[in-house]
Amino acid sequence: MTAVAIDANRLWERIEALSRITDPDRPWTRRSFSPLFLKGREWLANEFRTGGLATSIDAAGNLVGRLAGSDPNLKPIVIGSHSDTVPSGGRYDGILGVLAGLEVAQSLVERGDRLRHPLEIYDFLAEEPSEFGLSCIGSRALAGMFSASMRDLRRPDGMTLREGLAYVGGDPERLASVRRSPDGTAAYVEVHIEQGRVLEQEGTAIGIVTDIVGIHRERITVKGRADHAGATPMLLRADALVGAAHIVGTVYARALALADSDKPLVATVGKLDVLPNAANAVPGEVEMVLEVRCGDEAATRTFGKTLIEEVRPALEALRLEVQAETVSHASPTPCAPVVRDAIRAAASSLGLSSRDLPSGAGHDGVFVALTGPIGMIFVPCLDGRSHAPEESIEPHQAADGARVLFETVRRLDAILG
Ligand code: HGY
Ligand code: MN
Ligand code: MN
Repeated sequence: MTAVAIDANRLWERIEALSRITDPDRPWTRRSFSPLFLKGREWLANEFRTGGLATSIDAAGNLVGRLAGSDPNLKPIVIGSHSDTVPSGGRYDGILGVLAGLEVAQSLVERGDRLRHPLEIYDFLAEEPSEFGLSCIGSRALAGMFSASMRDLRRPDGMTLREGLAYVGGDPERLASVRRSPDGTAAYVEVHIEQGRVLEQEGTAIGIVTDIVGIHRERITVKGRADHAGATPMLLRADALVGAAHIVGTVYARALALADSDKPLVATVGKLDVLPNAANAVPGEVEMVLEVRCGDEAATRTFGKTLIEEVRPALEALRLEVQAETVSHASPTPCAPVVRDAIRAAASSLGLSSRDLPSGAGHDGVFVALTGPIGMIFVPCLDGRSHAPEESIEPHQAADGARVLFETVRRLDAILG
């Protein structure tokens, strides 16, 4: 094998350029299904083409760049991540993996180094929870886990996800065309920032992900009665936000009690919508999303149900009704030994320190794993900050991730059938 020759400057310039396609008032924001998202996609598609990739948008709204392999019988090796962001955060979360993939592909083209396997670079649609309430939309479709009824989800302005898919260039009536068989992917590799502090605190260059946490989301609705905030005596109120606050406190306390278990659970209420949301009105209704993450499948599913049972008497005493419905569920997902071993060998061949670690963040790999073996390469990020405007990495950390990706892909190309 010849030495790794990715262009670290080009990679960093691209990272800077794409990150700057942001809502100027809320850096670093590029929400899926927004005009800014399309602007980022247009830039990205152009870079894919410059890099020599055959580029298209599939029916599920994924941007895909392809390089042919030398053996037409082999399944593709897939590299991917996402170009959408959470609100006000995610400068590197997602784009690093897509642009490292592009850098690997372009470097292969420039060296005349053709893989045996086809190579596909994916910018998966809407990895982060979208305004439709659903995350990992593009990778879900790849795995056949995007159900027909999900097309009817609506975002607050009334647009349906069916319309959203068409808006980003997908075809909601042809989603089955992107579905892969359970062995349809030779291997999937994603480079991502760690979003935690382990690598930075240890001074380790590369994280080899052992498994990706399971994520369960429930929409909880508390119904009371909107009333005049001045004319309604305290004893006659049914204040939905008071009930919601009780739920949030209970979520925190229950998760805290599980913090020391061998499979720690984390639970968050990070999104609340209050109606009518006026200073002089008693809140009549609150809708919130409870998110539960754990390496244990059963624990993620049961947390919300037992929570509602626990809080119901207190809410009834407040004259409130409470309902919960599942928004999405992703199972805890192990990374495949074959990919983990290739990443470890790649890091070692480059003289980079590495260690195993689990991912507490969700990733498209959870769904891609239903189509073939997956693995993830983590690089450190400053102070572990992520999903916040402060998220930061150094150019050499991005380059380390891309170099390990390059070596990993070449190793997998050599050993996989
Ligand atoms: O929410 C997550 O864990 C990921 O960043 N999408
Ligand atoms: Mn994220
Ligand atoms: Mn991400």
